[in-house]
Amino acid sequence: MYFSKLFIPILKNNPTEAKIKSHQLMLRIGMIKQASAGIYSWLPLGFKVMKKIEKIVRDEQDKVGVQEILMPTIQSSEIWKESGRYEDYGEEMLRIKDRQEREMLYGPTNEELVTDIFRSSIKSYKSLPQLLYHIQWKFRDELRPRFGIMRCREFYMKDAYSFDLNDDEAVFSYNKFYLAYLKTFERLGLTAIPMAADTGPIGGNLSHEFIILADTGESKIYTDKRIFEVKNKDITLEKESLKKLREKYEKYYSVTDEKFNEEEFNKNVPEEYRLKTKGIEVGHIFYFGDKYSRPMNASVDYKGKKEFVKMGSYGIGVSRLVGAIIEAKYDDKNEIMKWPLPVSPYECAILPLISKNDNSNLNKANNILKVLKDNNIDTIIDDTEENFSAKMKKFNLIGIPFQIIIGKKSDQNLLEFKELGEESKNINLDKIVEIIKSKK
Ligand code: P5A
Repeated sequence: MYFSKLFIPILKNNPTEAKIKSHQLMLRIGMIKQASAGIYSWLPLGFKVMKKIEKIVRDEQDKVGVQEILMPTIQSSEIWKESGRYEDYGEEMLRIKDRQEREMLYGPTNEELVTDIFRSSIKSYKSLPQLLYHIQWKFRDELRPRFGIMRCREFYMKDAYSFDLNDDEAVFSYNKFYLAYLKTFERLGLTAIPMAADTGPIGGNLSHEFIILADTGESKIYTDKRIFEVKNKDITLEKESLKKLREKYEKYYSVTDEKFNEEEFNKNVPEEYRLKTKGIEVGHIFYFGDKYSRPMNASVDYKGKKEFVKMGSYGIGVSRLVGAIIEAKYDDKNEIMKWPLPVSPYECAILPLISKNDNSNLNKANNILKVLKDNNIDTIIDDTEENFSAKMKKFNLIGIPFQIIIGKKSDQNLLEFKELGEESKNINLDKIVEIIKSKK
């Protein structure tokens, strides 16, 4: 891919309206463009990162056996009236009337719609559990949208829903998502900690937020530092194994603001391990039993008896994650953003020195591109006639983790190769491929 042909509108300076690093960088390197307050267009660079995140999120849902569907963004108010949330949801819900004066809304979440889908087809307990997810835009008319795509009005969410016969089975489903979430965030290069949380307008009495530490985060958290050492290796999808996983985490006090109790914190956490800090909520899971199934009459037949199904819901802020990754990975000291390889807009940039009447370096770059492509390395060539320092500055700003520099003296056998933030070295192309692949 040639830089000159791409739509990457880089700004000369940091935009003054942006208060936090992720918002600044996303505007500066042309990942997003504000359309109106709290509503953004995703430009190629930003969209590419979001799609890479989405793929990992999807993959980990599929691995624990969740089935993908796609529900619409526009919903009818009828089902929300059935559940009783139409009034409760308040001003955050964007309400619309169609030409027949029917009350519609832009979905802020999908508990009602998925319950309606479930109840229309599933009648027997033998079809349980049912685990369904979709990845779809949501709209919440937030009072104070801020920090760019971190707290916006229109955002992209992965939301999943579970249906089970009883509490025990429902908690088993809950724990599957708990594991899937840990694995998802790990693959994104993040350490996200599950913290006991409040349930707000979704409801229920069991809930965890998955939080990554960041000074710019909006969630206050109170935790035991030892929780960062918990490992989730060797956990299987068996009920007992998943239960043990939660116990491993829940051994350590770890809560969000609403659940905080100073006395308990001091009693449970030795002083040297106490941590009061801020974080970004990247995921949130809920168990709410029959909160929706009872009023909406979603039940199954269990040996001649009618049982309201027990439900949970599970969200990941896919679009928020783009900003959250920047907040977590930006190196303030060296002022460098180095994208984690799995979600980097490009994995490698080839920077050939090009002059008007000499195409030889561009030809070399094309040959290298072919090899990297054959090895599935997502690569961009800077085919502009800018000088080296301008090219490097640009790709350092974008945060592409690997760069190959082709200058006057470069030959095909020994190339100048640089990992962002480190010294460059001269090595051959095979070695470069090997290094990048080993870090994937
Ligand atoms: C769980 C899935 C729910 O909506 N219903 C379906 C439940 N949970 S939640 O916590 O309200 O949202 C899930 C995740 O979505 C992200 N998020 C946002 N991202 C950007 N801007 C917003 N205004 C916003 N609101 C929520 C968060 O990552 C949250 O964890």
